[in-house]
Amino acid sequence: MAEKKGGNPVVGIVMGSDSDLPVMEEAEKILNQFQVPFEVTLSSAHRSPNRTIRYAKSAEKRGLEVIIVGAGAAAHLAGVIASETILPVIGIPIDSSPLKGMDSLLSTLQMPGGVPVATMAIGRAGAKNAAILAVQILALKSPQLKEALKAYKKRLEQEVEEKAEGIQKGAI
Ligand code: RP5
Repeated sequence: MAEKKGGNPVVGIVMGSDSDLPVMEEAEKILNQFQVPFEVTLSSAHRSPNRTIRYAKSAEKRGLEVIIVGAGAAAHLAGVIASETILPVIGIPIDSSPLKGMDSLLSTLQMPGGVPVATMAIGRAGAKNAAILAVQILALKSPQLKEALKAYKKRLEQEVEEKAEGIQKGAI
């Protein structure tokens, strides 16, 4: 039902349309970087409700531990998936409609009490952060991922130091 990348998937990436792929690839890059096996598929809350429910219902049994969901417009996809699984669901609002993602931000974020969706920023930054949050969740029981996250944080800091130095020297 989904394309598998890097062994038995522990993270599922679901998006509402293939037009969401360029945004969701940011999540894939991070999971690849941390060597976290994942699967990718398309499903829509509105166009393929049965496929969406099947995916969500089978996710835990198939070994997934976190689900990352990106969708645009009236983005109910993350919420529908969250309603059918006990796994943590991370939602990414995608800026694909004329409302530039404000519509999907609200429909992803404003879940009724009892069914949480951890909602990220709109677009690419959100997709990247969704994958980092997924790695952080998995790291709770993986010393290896904890170390990798610490190294990642250090790299972020180093990059800022290097750029600041570049500006100081007039190289940037
Ligand atoms: C949503 O509608 C998708 O997640 C996508 O962001 C948006 C537009 O989909 P397409 O018309 O490009 O397939 O369901």
